[in-house]
Amino acid sequence: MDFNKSHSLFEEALRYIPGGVNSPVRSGKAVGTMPIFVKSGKGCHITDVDGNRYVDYVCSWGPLILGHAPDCVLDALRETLPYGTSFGIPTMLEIEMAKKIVEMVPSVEKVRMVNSGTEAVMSAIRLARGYTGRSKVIKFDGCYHGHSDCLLVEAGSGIATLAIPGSPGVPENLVKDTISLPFNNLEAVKKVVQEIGNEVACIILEPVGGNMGVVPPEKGYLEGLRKICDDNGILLIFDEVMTGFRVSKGGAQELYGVYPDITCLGKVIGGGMPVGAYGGSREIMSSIAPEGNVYQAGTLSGNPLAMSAGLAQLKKLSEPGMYEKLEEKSAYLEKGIMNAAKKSGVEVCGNRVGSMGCVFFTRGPVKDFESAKKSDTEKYARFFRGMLEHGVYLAPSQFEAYFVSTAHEEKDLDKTIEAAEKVFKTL
Ligand code: KE4
Repeated sequence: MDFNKSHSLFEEALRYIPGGVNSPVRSGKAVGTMPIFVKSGKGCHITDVDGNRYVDYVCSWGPLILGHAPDCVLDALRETLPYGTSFGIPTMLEIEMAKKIVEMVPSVEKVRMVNSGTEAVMSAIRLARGYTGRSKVIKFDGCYHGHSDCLLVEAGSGIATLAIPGSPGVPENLVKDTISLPFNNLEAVKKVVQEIGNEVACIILEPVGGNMGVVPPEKGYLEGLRKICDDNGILLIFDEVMTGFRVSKGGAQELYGVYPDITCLGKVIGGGMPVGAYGGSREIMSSIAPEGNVYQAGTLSGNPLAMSAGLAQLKKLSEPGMYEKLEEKSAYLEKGIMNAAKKSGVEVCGNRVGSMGCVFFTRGPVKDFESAKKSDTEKYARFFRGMLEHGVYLAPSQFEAYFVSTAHEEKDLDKTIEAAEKVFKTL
C-alpha cells in the first residue's frame, strides 16, 4: 500500500500540531507507524488520502456503532442545520435527548449534557465530592476516564500506550486524594475502605475495562463494589463512556444488573459529534447548579446539532434486534480471529463483551492491568501493520479495543479473518 500523501500530510501536521495529532493515541507511535490521514468513511469502511480502503474497527474509538455516516444521522443533521448551529439557550432537542437517556439507562433519572467523556467524568467526581462532603476517590489501574487531573493516575488508553508515568503538570496535591487499586480485586478495595472509608466520596470504574485492552469484570465484582459503597456511604460511579449503549441497550449496568449512583456517558450518544453526559438519581443530580451548588457549565452543552445526531443514533439503536445483530457479528469475528491465531500457533488471549473486544498477545488470562501488560506490544505492532497492509484498520495500540458496528457485514468480517490468517503466519 502507498501512504505517501498521508506521510507528507503528517510532516506538515507536525509543524502545527503537537505530535501531529489532536489526540495522542492516534499517532501510531505505539505501533511503529505514522498515522494515515482519512478522507472519508461510509458504513464500516474508511478511505485514506492515498485512496487506500479499510474495514474500520476503531469507529472513532466507539461512537460509530452504526458505522460511518449512517443515513439516520446525516438526515438528522441536515434537518437541524438550517435552524442554526448553537444558541446557548434551551432547545426542545435537549429535553428529547435527556428523556431518551433516562428511558434507556436504568439508573438515570436526571442527566446533564456536556461535551466530552472527560468533562462528564470530571463533573461526576465533583458531584460525588460535593454531595458526600468527602474528598478521596478510588479508581482502578488501567481504567482511563479522560484526562482530568485527578484521574491521570495509573490510567489506561494513551497513558498506558505511551507508558507515560501519570502526567507532568498534575501537581501532587491534585492526585493525593486519588487511590488507584488493581481491577477485579475486591479485597484491595475492602482493605482501603476499612482504613479510610469515611473519607471516600466515590469509587469510579469502567464496568468493563476498555482502555487496558478489554477486561470484563469477574463474577461478583460489580456486586461486591455496590455492597462496599452501600455499607460505607460511598457513591458508585460507572464510567460508561465506552460501554454505554455498546455492551447492551442499557449499557453495562443493564447487562450485569448492578446499578451505579452516577453514570458517565459519551461516544455513542453523540453519533460522532462531541457529546458527553452524566446522570443519576433525582436526589443526587439536584446538587448540580442551578438547582444545587455543585457548579458545572458549558457553552456548547446540549448543542442542537450534537443532540440531533446523538438522538438519531439512539433511536436507531432502540429498534428491535439491533443488539442481537451486533452480538452475532462480534461473536463471528472473535471466533474467526481466535481460530486464525490457533492455526498459526500464535499465542493470544481474546477478551470480548458485546461489540467491544481485543486480542492480547499473551497467553492470558487477562483479568487486570498487570496481566494486560504482559502482552507482547511489539508483536501487536507487527500485527497492526500487517492488518493495515491487508486493508483492516485496528486500534493503533494493544491497550485499546476493537469495535464492531451494525454496518460490518459478513463479507467484511470474512475479509478481516482472512487477513488475520495471513498476518498471524508472519509473526
Ligand atoms: P473523551 O474526553 O475522549 O470524549 O472521553 C474520555 C473517556 C472517558 N471514559 C472512557 C471509558 C473512555 O474510553 C474515554 C476515552 N476513550 C479513548 C479511547 N480509549 C478516546 C480516544 C482518545 O483519547 O483519542
